[in-house]
Amino acid sequence: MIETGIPKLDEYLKGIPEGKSMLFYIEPGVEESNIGIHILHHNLERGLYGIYVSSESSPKNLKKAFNDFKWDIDKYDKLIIVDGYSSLIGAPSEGNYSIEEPHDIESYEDALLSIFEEIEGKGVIVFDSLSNIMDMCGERKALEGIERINKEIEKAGFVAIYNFIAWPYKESVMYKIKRIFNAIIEIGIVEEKTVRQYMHIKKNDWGGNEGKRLEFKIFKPDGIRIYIPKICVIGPVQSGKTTFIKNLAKEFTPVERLGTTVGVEYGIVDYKGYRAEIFGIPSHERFLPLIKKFAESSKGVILIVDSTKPNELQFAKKLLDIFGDIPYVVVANKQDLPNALKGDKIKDMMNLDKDAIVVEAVAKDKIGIYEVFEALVEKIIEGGNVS
Ligand SMILES: Nc1nc2c(ncn2[C@@H]2O[C@H](COP(=O)(O)OP(=O)(O)OP(=O)(O)O)[C@@H](O)[C@H]2O)c(=O)[nH]1
Ligand SMILES: [Mg+2]
Repeated sequence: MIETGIPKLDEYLKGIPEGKSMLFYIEPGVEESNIGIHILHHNLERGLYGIYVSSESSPKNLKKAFNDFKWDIDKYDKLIIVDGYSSLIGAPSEGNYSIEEPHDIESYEDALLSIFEEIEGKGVIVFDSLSNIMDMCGERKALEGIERINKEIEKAGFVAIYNFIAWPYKESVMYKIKRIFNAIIEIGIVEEKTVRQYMHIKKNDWGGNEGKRLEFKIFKPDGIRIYIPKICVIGPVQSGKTTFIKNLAKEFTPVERLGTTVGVEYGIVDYKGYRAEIFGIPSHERFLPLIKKFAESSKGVILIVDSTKPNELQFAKKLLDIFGDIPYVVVANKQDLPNALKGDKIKDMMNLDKDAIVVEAVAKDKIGIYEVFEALVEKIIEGGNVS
């Protein structure tokens, strides 16, 4: 099984079985969306072969892209670069293999066949730009060749990944493209204040889950992350909001005076392929207007309560209600203290929905906090997939 290395996407796809081809169908104008190189790198790291067919730009750019993510390109002896670019501009080849006739799709086939003859093992082949190959070889000829190439790749037990910029091609060309790949993932831009991209599984003939959608961002040097622009952390005074955020986040900006938070604090959480920006909002009565403002643009909310203070639960519920219908998780914090109420009890007392998630936690010891994050992210993603 080949993995994309994006955990949630792998879960949806159920991995990529050997022999399959997958197309990233990229909306024109989406920058830096060469997801192929992330898949290439992930599988090289796993000790598999990674063949990179460069036709859009010089193989030097692959090195540069690796550098951007602090990956050492010279480290992988199973990386094979097929240079379909240099001969176009009359430059000496930089790859392990070169395409002599970039205007002839058979030249690509020949190169791949000779690679398959020489190596033994499994891996992934990434084409940096199918659209470019189509422009050079002619759309019809190119696609016929790609069908043959996919068959060879299938025989060799590799997985083929194509980046494709979806320029306005003729409908018959688009039709063919939709037919000849086993899976198609559309990449586009989310039109909101926080710029990010989405991937949308349009076709998957082995694992289903068509229609699933994930929002992501590419960070340098960290890589691809399923991305959630805004999660709020609220809760009565001294319930443990700051402690929770500080212990969960990889970066944190405190705004404290004498042990209490006096402004909006901010943290970045990076966990299991997810990244979220977290905003801790002080929750005294006088901050309610501020909470209302944040509530409008939040993707999810974490409500922290001190489990030893039942008399604060009504106020906590009131805070939560400001957020309306968005995904939330309640943290029953300070479970280490005597008399801490259990999660179920808190759920009852707050009169929460049956399917509400209440996680028992000890924020100061990092107990339960990742569970809270994962549960909320899961709700946000699945919620976004219903609409
Ligand atoms: N026993 C126990 N104490 C905790 C836990 N989490 C936080 N605390 C303590 O509770 C107090 C308040 O924690 P904070 O994280 O500052 O709470 P806060 O909600 O940010 O407080 P404000 O910003 O003033 O509203 C601190 O003394 C923490 O050390 C926990 O899980 N168990
Ligand atoms: Mg605080």
